[in-house]
Amino acid sequence: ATMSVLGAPTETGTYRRGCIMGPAAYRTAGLIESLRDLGHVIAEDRDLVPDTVEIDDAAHAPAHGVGATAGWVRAVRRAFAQALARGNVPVLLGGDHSIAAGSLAALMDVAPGTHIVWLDAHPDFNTIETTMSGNLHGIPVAIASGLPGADLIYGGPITPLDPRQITMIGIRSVDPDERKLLKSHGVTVHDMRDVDEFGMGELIRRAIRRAVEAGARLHVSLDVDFLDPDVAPAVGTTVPGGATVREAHLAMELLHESGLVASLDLVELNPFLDERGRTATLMVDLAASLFGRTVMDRPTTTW
Ligand code: DIR
Ligand code: MN
Ligand code: MN
Ligand code: MN
Repeated sequence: ATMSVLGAPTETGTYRRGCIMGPAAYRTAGLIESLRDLGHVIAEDRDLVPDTVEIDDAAHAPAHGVGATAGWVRAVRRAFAQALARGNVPVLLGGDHSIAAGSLAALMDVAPGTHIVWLDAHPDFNTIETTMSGNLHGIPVAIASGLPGADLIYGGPITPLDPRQITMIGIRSVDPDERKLLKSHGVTVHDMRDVDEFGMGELIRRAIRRAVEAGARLHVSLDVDFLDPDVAPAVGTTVPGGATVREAHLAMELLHESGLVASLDLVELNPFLDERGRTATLMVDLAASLFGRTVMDRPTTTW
């Protein structure tokens, strides 16, 4: 495919510094070379610059960094939408997960039927009103769905994501109000209990079958904390009991075999917390699996 690699070195959606180094770490770990080795064409590879947005942050406490985050979200939305409109596969390099508010809105701008595979320890389904931490990396899915905070962050109306387009896998940390919102909006949430009981392969196959039935393409949003902290320590919000290396690769390989993956977010990498680049390298290897790397050739799959 022809790809647009878009760096969004932001950390305004967190309290912990370091995600700003994410895009540089992915490139250092060989992301671009890995994608080229698979035969992909990198049409652009650049870091974005945030818009300047004036918002009175204090009015939205405990939420913090609202104006700065909105500036990033709007810049990401525009660049991501432009890449999609050109027929490229956007690969967004975070930065914290707040920027997914930009990629999700861009998808609804250009390819509104797209289904979302959200791989994360957290559902990121808080609103600007329910957030207890104030960290805006906890809100992107909700605001892309038009929940409170959407107008503020986007600075105008959006085509909201229908939460029924979303499948979340790997979830193991949910806030009380977030849990209610997920239920009332009909989001498909597979927690780690589901992964243990049914297996990663089966859950991914279900998500793919849903997309096939809907005639939809897939966007994958991969948060580092989807992975177990033992194998991926470089994230500010580690939660024990995450996906193994093999589960994550299985997910990526199956998603690739679906032929439906049209875009990707790689988010929440905090290289300041990494051990000799091992988390960055694992994330790059997972991206490679998502875009076609296999150990052996496999027979064509049917869903
Ligand atoms: C929590 C944690 N639900 C929050 N979310 C995290 O801050 O809203 N997301 N860590 O990655
Ligand atoms: Mn997240
Ligand atoms: Mn997370
Ligand atoms: Mn997060």
